[in-house]
Amino acid sequence: MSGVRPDITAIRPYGDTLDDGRIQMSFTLPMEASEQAREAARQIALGMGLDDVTVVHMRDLGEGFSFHVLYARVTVSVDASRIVVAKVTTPVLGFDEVNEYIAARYSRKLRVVGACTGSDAHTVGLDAIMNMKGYAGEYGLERYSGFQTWNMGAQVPNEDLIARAVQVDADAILVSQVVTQKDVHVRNLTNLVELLEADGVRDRFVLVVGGPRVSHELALELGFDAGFGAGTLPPEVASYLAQTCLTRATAATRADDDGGV
Ligand code: B12
Repeated sequence: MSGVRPDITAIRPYGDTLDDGRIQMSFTLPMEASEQAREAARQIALGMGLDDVTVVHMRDLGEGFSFHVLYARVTVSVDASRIVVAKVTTPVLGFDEVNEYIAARYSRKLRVVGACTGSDAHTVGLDAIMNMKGYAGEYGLERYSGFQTWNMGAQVPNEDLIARAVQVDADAILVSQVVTQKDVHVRNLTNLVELLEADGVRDRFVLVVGGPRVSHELALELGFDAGFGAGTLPPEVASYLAQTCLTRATAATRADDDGGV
């Protein structure tokens, strides 16, 4: 591959040689492992428009289920040069820079309340961002001198999260959603925004959601200010909050000067 520049206006996956379109995929069928199940898996892949389909691995998953790994060839390509992706654009600062940024512009710490909401009990992601120890060698928000944090933990009802944010006069609310089965995260996140709006407090907070299946685009769609996905590092969130809370505060002061709320 070295020295070969792929044409990003017609990009496609590759396995052995550039542009060969080779992919690997896997899925589960609600049928016990059998030659019939193997053929069903192959036909599903053909139905997806794939070529050269081979089921290279089939494993029984217990009563009535089988797991399949397939190799196949993709025939389509996309023009990646025309793709525009919504993403957080605030510059990422280092740990000290964030603290200096906040100290230079605010007379207090920024207050951040976080929770895994609804039925979600996956706290590891939120802890990675908020807890002292942090994640991947980067300290979490708790360790920054510029933030005061409340990590409410798992399975927090949206109503309780809002009540705490109002009580401590938070600058930002952080929500973690890891379980996405049957779009439960979409319903839960939508409910949070609706409750904030019904209480007339949506604009008081910078509202952030994170999780492995969360994108900035989805977050904006659901009425959040930002979304952070898999592999997010604490300084990315700290930098975003420092810079965005300031914009929010400046706008609010201006509204006050104009006789607004
Ligand atoms: C550990 C784990 C558990 C633990 C959770 C323990 C705990 N205290 O967190 C336990 C055993 C309790 C558990 C239970 C369940 N789990 Co589970 N679990 C996992 C597992 C193996 C790892 C998750 C993890 O910790 N990742 C590491 C962290 C660091 O990554 P992360 O969450 O992506 O977080 C990063 C980013 O997403 C982002 N981020 C996350 N949150 C936030 C928030 C903010 C504000 C920001 C800015 C960023 C941010 O930053 C983080 C750092 O980069 C995953 C599979 C996997 N390998 O991912 C399944 C997984 C998440 N679990 C799953 C399921 C289905 C369940 C159960 C429903 C299983 C069951 N039938 O009982 C239950 C549900 C319990 C519940 N009520 O929520 C599914 C979810 C499928 C889906 N998409 O809906 C997964 C994907 C497994 C699978 N392949 O099926 N689970």
